[in-house]
Amino acid sequence: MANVAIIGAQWGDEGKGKVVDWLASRADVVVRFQGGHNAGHTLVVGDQTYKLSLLPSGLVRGKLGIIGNGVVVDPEALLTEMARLQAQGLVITPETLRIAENAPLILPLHAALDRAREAARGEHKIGTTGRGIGPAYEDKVARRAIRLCDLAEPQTLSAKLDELLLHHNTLLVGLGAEPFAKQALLDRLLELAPILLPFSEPVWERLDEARRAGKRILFEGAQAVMLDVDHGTYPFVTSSNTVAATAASGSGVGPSVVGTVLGIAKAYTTRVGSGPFPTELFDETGKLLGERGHEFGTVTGRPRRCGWFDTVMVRQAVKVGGIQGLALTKLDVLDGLPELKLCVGYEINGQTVRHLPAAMGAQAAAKPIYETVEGWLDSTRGARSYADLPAQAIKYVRRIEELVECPVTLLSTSPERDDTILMK
Ligand code: 2SA
Ligand code: MG
Repeated sequence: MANVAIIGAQWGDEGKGKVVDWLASRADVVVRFQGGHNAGHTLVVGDQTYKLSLLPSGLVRGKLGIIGNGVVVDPEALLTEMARLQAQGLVITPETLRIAENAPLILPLHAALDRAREAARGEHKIGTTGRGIGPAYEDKVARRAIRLCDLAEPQTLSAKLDELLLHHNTLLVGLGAEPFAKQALLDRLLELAPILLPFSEPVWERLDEARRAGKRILFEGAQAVMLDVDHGTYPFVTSSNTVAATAASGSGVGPSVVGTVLGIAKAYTTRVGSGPFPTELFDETGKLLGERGHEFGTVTGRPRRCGWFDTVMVRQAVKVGGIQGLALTKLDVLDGLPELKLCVGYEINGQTVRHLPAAMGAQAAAKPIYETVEGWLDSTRGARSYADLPAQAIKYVRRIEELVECPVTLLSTSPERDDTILMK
């Protein structure tokens, strides 16, 4: 296997954790390159379920895990997650986990601002995870972020905190929230410094070494293309670029190192948070998909909105995300439905379009145009070969391939790693 990047092709929660885990067994290094602890990747290994938010999934398989510079790192969340996974028996040390020295940090003031803003937006809220992701990325782009490496320089840290607090306390107070005191933040960061700095390094050097040594690198994306800050359903998006191109800039390698790009898509669609969702179902079928698919957010526990597979959206995700092969997950959730629908276009203000336009009003007005496909009554759950699939299930997958203009290379038929069918 050459290097592989894995990204979500819908609005997240496509089952990336399982596919990353499946591929991690064939990789040497697993790298997170964007997002933060807003991600929620669930891995089922035997009778153990691991829930990862910030840590690269490869750690579960004993691979070297790298958190790249494109990730926003909440030190408290990191330590809590490490402790939780260590209690489950994983070994996480500076030998198994490396964090980019130039990764920006998420501080408590970021989460406070995230939540205060969402509260102020009221019914127009984005539906963020409330983890401070957006405000942390804003600070990075505004050149005032505290980065991991700053913990080694108390003077720099102190001066940067002054600048940060000047900005944030003004905003927080304006929104009716409590301002933060500098000393407590500084003390805590200096306390965390000796714990975190042993993990810190220029990870680009290590990735370059790995590349030259012929090691296989797996780039683990979080969220999904339709949540990309440029290409997604803006402003109902996350604050990072989630496309495969970010695997390079978010970890410090060139684009050619990224390798093959695999997109993950659910056999239907889900979304958490607000924003347009043309194929959303409000009926019994929507409810059924949610119940059967256990559609609740890993991080926040929020119920996910459910709907039919949208080939227009996934085709767009394939193109802008750079996806060369798709892994289709949770096919078994559709078992027993007599008829399935695939969205093949939108009707927007009387016009038929075959892409999701960028404007908010047009996105909200998009009505799905469906093609009806025959369902299957047999179970596909746990199928491990193509021959185990009902003919209608194969037809459904083939039709998706045609419409999204991308081959389906993997099919996942249960959360178990081995319940995976390699299609090509
Ligand atoms: P944020 O917190 O600023 O990134 O939120 C902005 C939007 O991005 C969405 N978002 C997600 N959508 C699906 N899954 C995500 N991760 C968790 C998971 C979600 C959870 O994998 O289960 O547990 O609720 C994720 N992270 C961000 C978010 O819903 C907003 O629409
Ligand atoms: Mg998730």
